[in-house]
Amino acid sequence: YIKTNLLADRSVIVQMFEWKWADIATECENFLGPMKYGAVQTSPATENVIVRIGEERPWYERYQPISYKLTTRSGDEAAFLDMTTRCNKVGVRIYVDVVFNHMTGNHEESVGTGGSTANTSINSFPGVPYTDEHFHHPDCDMVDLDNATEVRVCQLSGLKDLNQTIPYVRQKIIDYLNNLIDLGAAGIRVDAAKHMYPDDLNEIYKSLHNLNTAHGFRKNSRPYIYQEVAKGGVVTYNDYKDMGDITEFTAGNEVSQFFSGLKPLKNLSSYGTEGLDMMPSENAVVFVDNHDTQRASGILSYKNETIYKAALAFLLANPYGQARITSSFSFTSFNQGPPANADETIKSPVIDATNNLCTETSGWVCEHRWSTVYRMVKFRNEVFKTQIANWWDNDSNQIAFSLGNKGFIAFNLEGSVMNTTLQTGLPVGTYCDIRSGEVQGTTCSGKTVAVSSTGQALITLAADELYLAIHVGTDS
Ligand code: LM2
Ligand code: CA
Repeated sequence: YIKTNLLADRSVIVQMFEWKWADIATECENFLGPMKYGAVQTSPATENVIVRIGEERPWYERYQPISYKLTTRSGDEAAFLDMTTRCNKVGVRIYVDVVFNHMTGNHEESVGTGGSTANTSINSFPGVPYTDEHFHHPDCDMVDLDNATEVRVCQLSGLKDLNQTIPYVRQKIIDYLNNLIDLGAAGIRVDAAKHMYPDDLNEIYKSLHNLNTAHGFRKNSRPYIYQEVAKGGVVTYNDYKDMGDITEFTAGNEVSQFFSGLKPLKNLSSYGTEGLDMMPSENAVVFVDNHDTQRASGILSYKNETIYKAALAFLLANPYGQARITSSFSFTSFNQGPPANADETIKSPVIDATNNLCTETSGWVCEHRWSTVYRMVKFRNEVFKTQIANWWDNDSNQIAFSLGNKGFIAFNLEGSVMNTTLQTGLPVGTYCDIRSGEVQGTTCSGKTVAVSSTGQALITLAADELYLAIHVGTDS
């Protein structure tokens, strides 16, 4: 199968959780394209059932499709096409979160964001249409992860479980995915892949169209497929790895633990290996947090800003896996949906012209606009396809490594000053640390690192400076 179809000078996917298509289009042009982000992972594009909990429209209603019509609070089909057109024009791919393991859960009254209705008590979804015969029977709750059949045919969180072995169901799914591809999407994030049979998925993937050449894709380009396969139980990534990439949840778990101080940083030398139960790099999509894990415990997110930034720096500097970052809205409870107006339409982010960040009052966090984040994206693009060299640690909470002869990064979570001469692997020069600043014209707005003709440099980090990163292109 085909791996990512990002442009050659790009390497990072950003999940623009709950963003509207029109806002993503604008962000592609104003920021993501110029900053060389590789792709956007959108929220699900298919019509979902409207869920109301009091005044709240929980974010998770989008994981309950009611039809394959492309009308959601993010926009309609025309807005989707406008987004793919404008993002593709500036080299940013659109990967769509696709939900076809299930339809909705049980609802007394089911009305969708595009006006479709359903009668969930008899599994009737006229918007597709699906009827009772298209679902798995008998109804059962997916509980036992050690029972592979149960994982595939029972209901995940009470969601009506589609039977993808039925050709009619498969064809409906294929048509829906091909519609996205024809509209200019370049890939899919397969929701709940673990809960579908690999053979059924394979049949579906084989029937997907090539990417639309009218959007600038080369003839015969294939969609990039990455599959959500959570850890736990007898069903593992192994069953799925030959058909597409896989989310590697252990990356975010481990990185979060290390940067929370639960394990000494020196042990990060085994990050990305079987020692930490991580799949081969070529299969893995890695992230510190996603929309699910940032609502769970133990995972770092924007809520832990300083250590989260250091954790992201590690994830993005380390060559392991296909990197993805998450751009969030701020939330205080699990259910809370995206920032919305009184009429329940989703609010657009507001950019503060003085610092280029999203305003706090807009409700959007916009991690992708944080300087430490976009600079590390640039770092990853720059060092792409190099390997780790010159690993160093102080046997405790200071580590450093270089990426070929293109980049170097050092972390200090010791809680005290770091002051050590290390081999950076870089050509001689004075480099600009991209945590504390960036090159502006001919000067560095942050601290500088002097690399000698033998590649050595004195690396100094204060107790509260968690890392330092330099790469070719920041030298003078
Ligand atoms: C995923 N990946 O495989 C998504 O990343 C995850 O966000 C989805 O769950 C899940 N699979 C199913 O697509 C979310 C959310 C659940 C929520 C479902 C459906 O984490 O809590 O379930 O979406 O909206 C909700 C309620 C649950 C209820 C269910 C059905 O929380 O209590 O179960 O709806 O009404 C009776
Ligand atoms: Ca299933």
